[in-house]
Amino acid sequence: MACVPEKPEEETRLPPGQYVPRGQPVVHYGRVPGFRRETWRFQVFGATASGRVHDFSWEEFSSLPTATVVADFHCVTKFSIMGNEWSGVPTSALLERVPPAPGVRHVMVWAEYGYSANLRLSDFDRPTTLFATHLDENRLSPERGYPVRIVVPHLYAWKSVKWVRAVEYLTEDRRGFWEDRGYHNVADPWKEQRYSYQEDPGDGPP
Ligand SMILES: Nc1nc2c(c(=O)[nH]1)N[C@H]1C(S)=C(S)[C@@H](COP(=O)(O)O)O[C@H]1N2
Ligand SMILES: [Mo]
Repeated sequence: MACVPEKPEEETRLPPGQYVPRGQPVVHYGRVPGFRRETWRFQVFGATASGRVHDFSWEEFSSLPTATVVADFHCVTKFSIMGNEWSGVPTSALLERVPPAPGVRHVMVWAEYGYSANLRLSDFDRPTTLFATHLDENRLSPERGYPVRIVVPHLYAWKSVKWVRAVEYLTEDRRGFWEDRGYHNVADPWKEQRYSYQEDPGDGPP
């Protein structure tokens, strides 16, 4: 029987146009923020079910349930970092603790210094989306998002906001930092949704 060689696993795991670089690049816009445990807050605001803002201290946030996800990470500049083991608070735990109002379909994830990325609730709510505090069993380094970043491994990595400080529940979609600067509102790397000119009707806010 003929043996058909399979593609190396890494190749089949790579979305179109991506490559695996040497090392693990660090990418962000602006400076790496500091972290002060006493004053740090994580806010959930916007269209919460209760109508109130929910404010977590670091202790409160750290006591939420945790989970681990192994996933690849795809930057729109075309490098991919394969097989990262992220652990932290799954978004399901946050949604359970601070339920959104019934009309919520989108969220905005906010970082230090005003960086932001919008997500459809269906992408935020994926079992593989989490607020990571650890990478490969070590606490996140400052430049990778310490103390907490969101990881949305099935979308381009600009959606994986580092140094998260707030989540805003939205009843209408709004573009985040890069989405407002020419990048695709949805950002699925398997469909190569890189730029906003590729958007179909319904992919973005009207
Ligand atoms: N707060 C913040 N988060 C951010 C960014 C940023 O500029 N600021 N850059 C994004 C981009 S474009 C990428 S590719 C990833 C890079 O994550 P890494 O530095 O851990 O590789 O972080 C994302 N998260
Ligand atoms: Mo990126």
